[in-house]
Amino acid sequence: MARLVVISNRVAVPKARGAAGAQGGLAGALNAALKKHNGIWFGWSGQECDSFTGDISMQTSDGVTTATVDLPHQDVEEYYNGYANATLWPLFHYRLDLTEYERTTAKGYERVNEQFAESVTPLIEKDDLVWVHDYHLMPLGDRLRQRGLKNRIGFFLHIPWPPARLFVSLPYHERLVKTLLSYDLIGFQTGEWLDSFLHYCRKELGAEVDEATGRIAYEGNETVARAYPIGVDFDHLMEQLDTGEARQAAQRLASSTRHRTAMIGVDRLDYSKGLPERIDGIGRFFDRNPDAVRQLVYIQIAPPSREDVESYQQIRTVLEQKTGQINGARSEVDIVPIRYVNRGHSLAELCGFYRVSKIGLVTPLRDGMNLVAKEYVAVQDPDDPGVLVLSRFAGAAQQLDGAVMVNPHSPDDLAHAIETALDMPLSERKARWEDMIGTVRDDNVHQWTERFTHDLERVPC
Ligand code: ADQ
Repeated sequence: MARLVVISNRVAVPKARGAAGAQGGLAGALNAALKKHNGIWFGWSGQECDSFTGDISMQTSDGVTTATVDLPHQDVEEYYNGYANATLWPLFHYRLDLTEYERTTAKGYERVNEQFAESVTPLIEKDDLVWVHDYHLMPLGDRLRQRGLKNRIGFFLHIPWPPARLFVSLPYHERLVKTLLSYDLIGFQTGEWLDSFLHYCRKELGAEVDEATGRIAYEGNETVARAYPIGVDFDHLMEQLDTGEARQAAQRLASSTRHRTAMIGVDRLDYSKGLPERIDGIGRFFDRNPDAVRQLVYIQIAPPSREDVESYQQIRTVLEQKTGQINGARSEVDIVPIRYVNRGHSLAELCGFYRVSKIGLVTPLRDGMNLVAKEYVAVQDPDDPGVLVLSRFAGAAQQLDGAVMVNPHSPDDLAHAIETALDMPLSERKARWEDMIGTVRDDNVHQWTERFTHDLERVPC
């Protein structure tokens, strides 16, 4: 079996999840794959240094070797906060209004990809499989090829691929896609993002594209692009659900909500997650059902993220204002309709919260997949499952047919979905949940890593 080298912006060794929980399930799965393939995980340490030295810090624990480099402050500003999170992230989530187009940050992005390639090349052996992750590192494969690497190199994009009409607003968009075509295999979360990519390649680059196989031929080079929907670590979630910590969290929430139905949202504080729009929908629900403050309580768990990027500071303020307005108008001495918790929780605690919440609200404006939707479904009580209310714009909506689908931009649609969920009879809740649980259990994150690495070992190159 070929050795596996995973390369991503950050390296995540699995541990108890706090604010950095966003990579939890993925970290676990990649670590399992790395262990099996006796592999290495390379990326940024998260630490800043004075100037880039390329010094690699190696650590081996539990069969997995991590190799990390520090980055200078300027690189973090330009590559990470700048081009990755203020240009590519908003653009790929269809937010042209938030997308910044700066030459300096674009240069920083190129520079860090170059530095990553320079640092990781000596660690890669002849027959290694190389798997690069996400929008931070799109040009990396090309930079590795420039250094003579003939290995099989795959790339997986965790976020959406935008329609060509939006993507062409990026200066040098062709250059970025051409670098992607240096990979042997490119993975997307869903067929929709895959189609957008193939459409771009055909229309803008004039590449020869075979829709049936995902094969793209361009300037004498061949690449395969396919959809690999990511899943949760189902067995790990079941273990977490069975802990004292999860039971305690469930009990704590249940006893504090008592005669009211708990409805939960768990999201990084990110504008793509549709949080202000969600609070507007909840406000509309209470406008339409003023007595429901005695029937329903909404718990929003949202730890801050990317606080160095301005649009992320704004979303926090907006959310606090909107929550405050509804609570100000609707609270009674013993009742607050929205509980807003601005911090992370362990996975075990989240499992406990999901389990006692009879409605799960997952309403991103755009999302590559969304693992919270799958986590919520995974830990429901089969005899009394809750209802998932899911945005039609999340990648997960293409798999989770049993959810109540909503348009997250419409407060009335959201309010109506909450009413539907609250009134749903047990038989329908069970039928909908049974429709989803097989996919969530079987199309899990281990199966995802297996499928990708299996295909990477076999694609023609
Ligand atoms: P994210 O945008 O981070 O991931 P998501 O898929 O929802 O979004 O994953 C979030 C993870 O973080 C979940 O496992 C969740 O449990 C955890 N999390 C969220 N809020 C938390 C909190 N308050 N405390 C602790 N943990 C919390 C990107 C893409 C997604 C894609 C994933 C994986 O944007 O579309 O599904 O990668 O590919």
